[in-house]
Amino acid sequence: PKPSGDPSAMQMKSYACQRRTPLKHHNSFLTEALEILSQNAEYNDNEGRSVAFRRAASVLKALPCRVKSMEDLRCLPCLGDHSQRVIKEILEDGSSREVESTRQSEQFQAMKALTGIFGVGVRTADRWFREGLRSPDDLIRTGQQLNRAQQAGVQYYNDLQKPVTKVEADVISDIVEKAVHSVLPGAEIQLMGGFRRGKEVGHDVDFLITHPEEGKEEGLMPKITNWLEEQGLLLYQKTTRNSYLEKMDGPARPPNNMDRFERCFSIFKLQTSAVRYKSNFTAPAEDVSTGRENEKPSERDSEESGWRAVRVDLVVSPYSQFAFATLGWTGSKLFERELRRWAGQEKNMSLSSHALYDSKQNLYLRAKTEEEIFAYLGLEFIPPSERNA
Ligand code: DGT
Ligand code: MG
Repeated sequence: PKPSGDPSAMQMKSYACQRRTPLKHHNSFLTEALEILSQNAEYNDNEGRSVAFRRAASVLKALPCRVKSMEDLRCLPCLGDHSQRVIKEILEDGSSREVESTRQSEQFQAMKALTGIFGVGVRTADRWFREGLRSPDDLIRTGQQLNRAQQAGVQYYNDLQKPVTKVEADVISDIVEKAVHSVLPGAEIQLMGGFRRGKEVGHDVDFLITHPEEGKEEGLMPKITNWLEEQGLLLYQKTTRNSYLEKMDGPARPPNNMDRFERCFSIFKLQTSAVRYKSNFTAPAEDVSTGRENEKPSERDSEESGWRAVRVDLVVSPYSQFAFATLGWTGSKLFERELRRWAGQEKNMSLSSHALYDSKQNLYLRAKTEEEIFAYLGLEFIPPSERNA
């Protein structure tokens, strides 16, 4: 028997949704490298390769201690030859040449800068890169045609690059709650995404909204955005019907009420005074500092203007789908992906943020809680704080 501190001693399950993955782990020196390669594969439109590196990184996040030698990896799943080569080099030399040259490459840096603009995906960024453009400034300089989202993305680029803190997310929660309750008393609001998993910073703030009386949530989103707009709290918003299911969930046929699922991509105008005020009451002094003090001043200094731009996603779900929506919007993205893969490959079921369909029984499985969904899937319940796959 191996000593318990040995990573190879534990039985590592191969799907991320079968494992507990905490936020803080022992192998960032390896996972960050693998995630650079994953990101790069994504920039090159190679999804399979991107997911393979991400799965490898995720396995290392679930280990109870730091990897010291290749021997530690002997019994681990999801580590392909390429990932192993990279890990070996880092263990032996302290860094991987492939990772470092990728990180430094003009293409990687430009793609990172361009896809970092709100409203810009890999396809668009790649086209711009091949036209010689490298940064948001290049887009402005050359007078590129931008849609409304991209215009906002460029306009608020500096603010949106800064991580959103938990205190900022809490201030926005208060605002969203006030907006929602003003237009629909009794509605329920839940903070989703990374913040629900316990992250201290995020790239945006995600909310899920519902009402216990099914049907009351219909037409809610425009009322919320109108209220916010009247208060001058929105810099940008676009509400869309949720098209996620058609795009990503394959054979699951939506139940009839599916088309009520709405999503609003927005940019909030957040008063920095409100954040300062809240942090005085809720966080110890060191948490108030966001590390921005040493940064180059951005073009539009939020300290001076008194506000900053923050990306906020709002989703409205009918009550009957709330458990599925909660599970689907908590993430991480890899955890979600693995849940769906598990459902399909191991259980002959189809999982989405709306429903769970059992292809053997030919029926939709109802659930009121996340726990019930894990149970249907034959999985041990993993709490949000351990879904950081
Ligand atoms: P962040 O914001 O970068 O700190 O990290 P997350 O985990 O909050 O990531 P985010 O905000 O992109 O997405 C939140 C979760 O919602 C994510 O973990 C998976 C899920 N999600 C994202 N986009 C979609 C979508 O279009 N449809 C559905 N159903 N879920 C989505
Ligand atoms: Mg998020």
